[in-house]
Amino acid sequence: MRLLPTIAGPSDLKKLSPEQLPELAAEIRHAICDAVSKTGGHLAPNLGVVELTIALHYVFDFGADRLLFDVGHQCYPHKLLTGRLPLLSRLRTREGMAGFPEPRESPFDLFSVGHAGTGISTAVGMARGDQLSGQAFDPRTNPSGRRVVTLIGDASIVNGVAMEGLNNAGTLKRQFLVVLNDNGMSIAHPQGAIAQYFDRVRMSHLYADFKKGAAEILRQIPGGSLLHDAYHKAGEAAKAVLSDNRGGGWFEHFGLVNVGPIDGHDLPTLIEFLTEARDFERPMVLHVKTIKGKGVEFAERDASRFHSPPAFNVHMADAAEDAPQAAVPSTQVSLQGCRVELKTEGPGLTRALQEFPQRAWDTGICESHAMDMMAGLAKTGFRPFFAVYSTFLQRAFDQAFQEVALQGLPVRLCLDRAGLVGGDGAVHHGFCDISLLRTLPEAALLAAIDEPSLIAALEFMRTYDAGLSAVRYPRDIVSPRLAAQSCPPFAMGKARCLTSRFADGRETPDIVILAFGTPAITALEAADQLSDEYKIAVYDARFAKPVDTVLLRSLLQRRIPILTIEDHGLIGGFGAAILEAAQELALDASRITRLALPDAWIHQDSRAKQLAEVGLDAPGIVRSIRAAVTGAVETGNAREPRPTVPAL
Ligand SMILES: Cc1ncc(C[n+]2csc(CCOP(=O)(O)OP(=O)(O)O)c2C)c(N)n1
Repeated sequence: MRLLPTIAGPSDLKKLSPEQLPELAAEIRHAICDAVSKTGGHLAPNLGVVELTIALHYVFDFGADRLLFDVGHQCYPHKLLTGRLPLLSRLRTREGMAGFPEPRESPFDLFSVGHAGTGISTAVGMARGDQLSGQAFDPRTNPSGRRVVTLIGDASIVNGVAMEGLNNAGTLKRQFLVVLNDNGMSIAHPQGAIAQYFDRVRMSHLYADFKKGAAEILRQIPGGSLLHDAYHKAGEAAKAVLSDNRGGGWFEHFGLVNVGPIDGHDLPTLIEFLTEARDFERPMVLHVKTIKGKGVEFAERDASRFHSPPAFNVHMADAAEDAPQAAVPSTQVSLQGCRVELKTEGPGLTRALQEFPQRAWDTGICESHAMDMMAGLAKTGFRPFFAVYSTFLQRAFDQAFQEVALQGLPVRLCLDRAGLVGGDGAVHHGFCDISLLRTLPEAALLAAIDEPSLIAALEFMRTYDAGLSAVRYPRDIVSPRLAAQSCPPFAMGKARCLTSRFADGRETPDIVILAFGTPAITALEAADQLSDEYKIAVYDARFAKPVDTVLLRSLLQRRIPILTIEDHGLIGGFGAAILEAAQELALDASRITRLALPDAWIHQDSRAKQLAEVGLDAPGIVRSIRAAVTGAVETGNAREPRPTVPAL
């Protein structure tokens, strides 16, 4: 590597000649591929925007100009061009580079983001704010003012929030650039009519035609600035060349000038067009066509698999294939993998879509729509299951409330990646699904702890017709710990005792652990470690709504200390439900201790480290058990709120 280590910031990039940029692009690709192969992370999305990001930083000055990422999973080249190469080797760890834009890391990152669809709206807000404060770029009155750019993918722009943003962006009376990174891909193939529209634009209006037409216009306007003069002087014919109206002029209807598509790997063209767009005083969409995974053969060939792979080995292929190959190691069975067997696979829907093409749908990045579609299906008498990451359920809460719960419709939610998610960090934790859904009357809220319990939970939900139901499970491997035990069916609001000697209630334990979800298995490990000191009963609580009030009453009446444990926020979670139930039963809740995610943001790291940080690993649970038995106040106890992540 020759050039990349010399780039401490965009000003160093600007010192390079245009001829040096392809070499820099190659070095960036190499660095990203090398790092992701060791740590896991978003590979193909970043490889696809290397030239585009170089060109953006080459043309704009994002020390003053605003650059807003949509999703933000494609920010690695941007981070490398803004002085963060030293953090790359520890990608997605606390001391290394976050996998998403992170203002704590650099002033070049404006928002911590990870959810799709937000870039255009936040950019509109900043564009308006800069206008109000007199800092906005204006070609006549403030030519050195701040420009605004947002980068969004072709699958994310379909999102309802992005549409709302576009609708409003068209009313701006100033420079505002939406760069559409069109690679024809979401994680898999994108869904819906707009995806088909982009396909048509790509096919019908290739870059070569576009450039020829644009050059023709330039020739007609001596000394002209391509975009500006074409738009203002050359009339409708020129506009038609610059903005593809053959596919329907989609963005034009929102009031944005539409330019492209241009080749997103051709640096001179990118620089040429971005330079023009930089000083264009109206909202514009620059449609840039890129190849997801560009430059790394295996990532290009299988961009879906290499969208966000775990660590993988790169080795030279045999001579026949003559290209580097990558193997993603097969790991242990995950809770996500179980769903494949259950035919209810969620965000990784491929197999369900193949096996049940008539009754499985991938709606794209449209959680609100998907929830309402489920409501409609339920209204026609079907029993829909909606698989969604816990963090993205948040987008559909209003629909869960009104169109599902209020109607008493039995929509079943499979909440994947519930709890701490590891390397994706704070933007993706499923920390509040129970807090949100617990507010909905008739909701039945379940958690699975292993594969048999997930199957049993789904079976319960299949027959639960009174309203919304949900099962949550983390991004984790399946514990074999209870494989030898039979898993009883779920019964409404009934916990399952995992420590058989206490199951009949005749022996009185020193403490009872009520664990919601997979922490129940960790609690068993902790109980093993303390078996010489305390008699510990461990329950898989199974339900956060309704909670097992029969069990709770019996424990509190016998004055047995209770420790609630959950991989979910302390506020409004399972432990909160237990406290509220105790109060409603008019029983003394002072012996209840809660261990949950603290009221603080947990940043990127391995899930194991995050669990240890909040005391949800076995040593942490051991400490909480000791504290709860002896009456000391411990982690996450609401009566002693802790402002930061506890140092246990
Ligand atoms: C609200 C929301 N739902 C789902 C996701 C999961 N997700 C992350 S990236 C991605 C695909 C984005 O596709 P696109 O915007 O076209 O970018 P590309 O990866 O193709 O560069 C999805 C679905 C998300 N980040 N946010």
